[in-house]
Amino acid sequence: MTSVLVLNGPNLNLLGTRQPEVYGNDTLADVEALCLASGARHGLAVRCLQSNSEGALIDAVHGARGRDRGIVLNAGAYTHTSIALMDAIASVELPVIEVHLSNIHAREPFRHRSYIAPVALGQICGFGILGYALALDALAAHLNAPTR
Ligand code: CA2
Repeated sequence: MTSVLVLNGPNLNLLGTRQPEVYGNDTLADVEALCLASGARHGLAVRCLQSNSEGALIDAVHGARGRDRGIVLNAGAYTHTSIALMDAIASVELPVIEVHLSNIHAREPFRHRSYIAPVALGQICGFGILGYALALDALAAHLNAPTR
């Protein structure tokens, strides 16, 4: 079965424990269950990983090469800072769909910049955990009929 990686970055392990007005009440376990179910509908085996460490996220992107056909990535705050993660994504040449629970463009100016966006197939933000399901829909569609 085709495998894809859902990769979550720093502090997303705390989802559902605070700031529900920004990030909702769902936990990371809820996100991962949604991703497994969404992937299954498309015949995709979904691997879920989360790390608070930039290096571990880079290792996970490298590890996806030759194993997964694409990545759904919420890089958390590393989105706005990590050239290293951007370089890792560019180097593996896999389709990456960037996801954010919140609408980063409607928040503080420092969240408007994404180092992931230029190397991603596309970005989905502002729809809470539904964004992960939308990203898997988009990734499945892309894998069936690549547009670029
Ligand atoms: O909206 C998103 O998904 C973000 O990637 C979340 C990051 C933030 O730094 C980005 O700008 C946008 C923060 C993740 C922290 O998540 C928590 C959620 C609830 C409780 C504690 C942390």
